[in-house]
Amino acid sequence: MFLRQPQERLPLAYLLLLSCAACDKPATQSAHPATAPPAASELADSIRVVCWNDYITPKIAAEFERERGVKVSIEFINNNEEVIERLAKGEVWDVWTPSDYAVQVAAERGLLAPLTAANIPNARYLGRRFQNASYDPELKYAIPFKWGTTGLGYDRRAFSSPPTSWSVIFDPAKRKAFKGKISLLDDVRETMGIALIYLGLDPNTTDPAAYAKARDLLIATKADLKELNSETYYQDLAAGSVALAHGWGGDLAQVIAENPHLAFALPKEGYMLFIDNLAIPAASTKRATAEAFINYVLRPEVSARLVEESRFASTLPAATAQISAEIAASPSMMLPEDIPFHVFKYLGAANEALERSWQEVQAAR
Ligand code: SPD
Repeated sequence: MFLRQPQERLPLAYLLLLSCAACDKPATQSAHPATAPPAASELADSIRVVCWNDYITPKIAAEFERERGVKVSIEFINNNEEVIERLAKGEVWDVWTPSDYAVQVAAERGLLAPLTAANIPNARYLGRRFQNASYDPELKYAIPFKWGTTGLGYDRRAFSSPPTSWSVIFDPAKRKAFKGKISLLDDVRETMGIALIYLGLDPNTTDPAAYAKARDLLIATKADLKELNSETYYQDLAAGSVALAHGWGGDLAQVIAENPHLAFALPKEGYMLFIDNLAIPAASTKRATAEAFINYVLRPEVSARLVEESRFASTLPAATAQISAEIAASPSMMLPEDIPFHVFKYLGAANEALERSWQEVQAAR
């Protein structure tokens, strides 16, 4: 199972195994059997969902409301750590979309509710490779929902050839041409992660000396950036105020589809592959309703529509089979055969040191 490996080189065909209905049939034995979801009388009137931008659209929420009589309010927060901190302080949401490592962080802190498999029968549609992710091997707390890659969006007009290395950001001579027009994600794991990868270090290292090196590199780079931004960076790229954006494939694919002068690249040193999940915070008092909603967005036809709108890939082969050829060809759905990828892991006690180094980057001028 690829999620257990820290770093791998896999052929493009492997991506097709991740996403193709014909070659990645759901397992016949699933922890989530096909039983009836809760009856309407057992459902709450409303739920609060916190998710990554565009992961759940208002239209899908409204359709669920019409079908099950449950009002869904959605808040977009593009940061795992912010949601974890707010949950720890007592904020109550009913559904959240934590990334891979964040599932384990939140579960270790007692912030996630165990899922009732019988209420989420559509989890049986999960591709095999998403059924025993290392951060939650038994789908106890989270159901994989979307996956994608983190790379570079760029404006072709500013480049004589596509960027192939993180050096375009971290080598002062190379970034000079884009000074003031570079955006990096405002995200501790992602941005410390690319600095570590560029330095030839493991993005999942627990060594504080490695964090210090990544911090120093990012601080030295910061003066030439336009922004640390996880919210609007892809719109900034489309608008032209950014020429080079470190970002998530689906976000970038949305603007690339509308702007032929934009493109996406995965640097040769390696990139992150993420899996974002559906989970229920422990403080939710509406768990059966949250599970009914999770079950709804795991319907292959609903999941396919969400892929069409967000361009983040589905974990359900039966959904991938329904998306248009144009969307399936989005750069956000591709894993190049010759570039290594990493998946973020839980860092345990080392996470505090990583956070401290990152805060120094954020505070630097
Ligand atoms: N629009 C935001 C999409 C977020 C994609 N996943 C984030 C992964 C963080 N490691």
